[in-house]
Amino acid sequence: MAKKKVTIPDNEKQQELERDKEHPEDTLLTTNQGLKINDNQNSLKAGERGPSLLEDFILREKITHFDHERIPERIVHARGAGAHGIFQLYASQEKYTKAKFLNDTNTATPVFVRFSTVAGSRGSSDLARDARGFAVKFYTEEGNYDLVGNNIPVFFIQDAMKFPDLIHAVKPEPHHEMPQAASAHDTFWDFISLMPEAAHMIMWVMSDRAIPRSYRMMEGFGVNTFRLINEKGEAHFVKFHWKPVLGAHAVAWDEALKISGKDPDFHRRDLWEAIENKQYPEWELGIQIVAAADEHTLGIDLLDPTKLIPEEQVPVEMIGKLTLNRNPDNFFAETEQVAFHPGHIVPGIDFTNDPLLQGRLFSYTDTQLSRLGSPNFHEIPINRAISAVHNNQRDGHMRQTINTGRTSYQPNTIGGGCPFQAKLSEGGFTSYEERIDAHKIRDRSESFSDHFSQAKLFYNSQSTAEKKHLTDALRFELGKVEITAIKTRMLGILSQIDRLLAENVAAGLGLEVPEQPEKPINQGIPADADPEKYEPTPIHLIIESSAALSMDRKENKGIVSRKVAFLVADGVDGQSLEDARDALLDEGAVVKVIAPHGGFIRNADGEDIPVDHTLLTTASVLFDALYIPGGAASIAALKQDPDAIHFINETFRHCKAIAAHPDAHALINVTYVASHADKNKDSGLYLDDDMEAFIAGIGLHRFWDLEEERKVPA
Ligand code: HDE
Repeated sequence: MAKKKVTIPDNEKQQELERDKEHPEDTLLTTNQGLKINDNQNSLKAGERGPSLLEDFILREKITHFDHERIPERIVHARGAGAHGIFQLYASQEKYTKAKFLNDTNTATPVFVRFSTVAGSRGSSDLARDARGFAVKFYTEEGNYDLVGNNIPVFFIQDAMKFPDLIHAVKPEPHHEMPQAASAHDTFWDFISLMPEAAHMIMWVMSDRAIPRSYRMMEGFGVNTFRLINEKGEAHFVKFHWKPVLGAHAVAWDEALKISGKDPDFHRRDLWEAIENKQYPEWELGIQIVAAADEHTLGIDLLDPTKLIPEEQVPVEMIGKLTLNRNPDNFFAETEQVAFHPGHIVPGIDFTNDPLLQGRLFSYTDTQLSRLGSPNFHEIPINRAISAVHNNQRDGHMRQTINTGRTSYQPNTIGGGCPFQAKLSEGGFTSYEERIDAHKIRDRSESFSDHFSQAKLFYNSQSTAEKKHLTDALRFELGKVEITAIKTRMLGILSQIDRLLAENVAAGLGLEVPEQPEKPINQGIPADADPEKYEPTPIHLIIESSAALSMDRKENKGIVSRKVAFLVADGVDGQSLEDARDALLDEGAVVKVIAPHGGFIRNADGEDIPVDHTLLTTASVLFDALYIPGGAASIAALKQDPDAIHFINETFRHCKAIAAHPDAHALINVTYVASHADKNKDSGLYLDDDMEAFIAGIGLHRFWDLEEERKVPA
């Protein structure tokens, strides 16, 4: 029998993974012992209608394996999607770090990336309002380096001690396990309203950042401050950034809610399809460097993970590009079994004393031990380093490696002393020699007490439309809270950030902002602590606003991979459809033909055009823009179709670009678009078929500033 020809991809990790792949093409079915199976339909029975026999080892093997297919999901970040790719460095960073993958511009480093939501279970919707995980595993020649970040640059809490509390508060409530993948409930806001250190993160998770348009259109951040160490042993502080080449964009909350029903796999599918279409997602890696001597000059404590370094204070230097160019072959083997750990570092990168990071360094391996079931999870193909692994760690469940030789201890003579420790000159790792001279205490630095300045900076930096979204998000979330005292306490916190924000949220809730919030506002303090010591310090803005914190930048990053819906029915003008499609495809957009029925649409010239989706199987919220080709019969049919009219109104409501052939005006006239049709092109409506302007409009993503006037019932 011909063996299937396997093309081995030209990247070291891909070649390494290939060894473990199973290819079923042109093969015969076997048991796990390699026995060929003749009947996979019937169990072994005592007679045609008799009982099944215990002897049936084929049935037993099949069912036993099935019974044990599930592993525990991640305690956080359970829902995710992953992809393979490469990282290419632009220029050597040797002045900061000796990490080889950040020195050598000639080698592309293989990577595996997993994006995730935080709170929901494995089967929850991609569009939950939540932070997103952005975890990157670099398979470097010096071992695996994991940059385990989020799409938000700060975090809720300052100390790992509070992580289980935070997660218990946000997860579904323990008595009835509701709500799924949502922070809009009492326990979350109860906790947050008692922890003012969460104020800055709350601004981010209530902003559009928490409902990205796509994984491909979100920024990533290492959050914790790390250290880069150069060959001379000198340290610089570093904050890591990922900047998406397509720009950072969000959907509207109304869309997010609808997408969760229409396609809960929206982000996963988007990532998958972009890679299958070879429209490879890309990010630039950026670093913010702070010299050790400048540690205390920025007005923030670099060890406090609720703070970011404004780009106006320390610019982000772009040092390389990440490209995701290959989908996994098997979700479970790769995306589910991948195990990231902020403690997986290489020489040239080191930690700081950030108390959140320090706790993270313990947690990841620990949780992976129970999730993956054995200390040998580093041997799972997706987790294996491409550099050689030699040590005396042995045995354990599911051990794959066959370690040879008599010795599994060091020092030894019987094994010739092997494996040897690596000298520094041979790439041996050594921790950064930070001098520490301190009392052993449970406490928090007073430099961690500024909880509101950067929350205000973030709010100030949002556009008017983004501020409205943030306000509405808080109205939604707190509106779902049942206990009034929690809402009032939250209004107290918000009033510390911005009085008008608090008042606007309060108006939506039908409550008053408390004049003087309860003191001490911070209830997350030690039993014997002096509350005054824990009082948040007054707001001190180093800069008034920061452009990098807003996503509403009116920048046109092109329309590659943007999805445009073509609304058509029988009798469509084939020429207008083709012309518009060609113009959009030339710019890299994805065009889908949507019609009242499936199969084919017959155009005005009697030719058949394949239909991609029907009005039943898709929805406007799954697209970036809408085009309506001409053709009197098509327009007349769509005019009679309430789903088509809804599709147009909803696209309009969500401030997306809409273009139409002049024939389509009869249809536009029965929609809410009609009342705005005389607006100029800056309003995202191109009803004179101006494709060039339409393409530019799609590139702007959305016309959020028109949202209020477009809030039509759709
Ligand atoms: Fe995580 N986090 N985390 N986290 N985290 C996990 O590890 C933890 C934090 C992040 O796609 C867990 O393997 C603690 C910040 C991502 O597999 C667990 C604390 C940031 C992922 C864990 C934090 C992250 C995780 C659960 C506070 C942004 C998904 C499953 C002290 C920088 C990785 C697992 C993937 C996953 C612990 C806070 C990012 C429980 C204790 C801050 C992207 O070990």
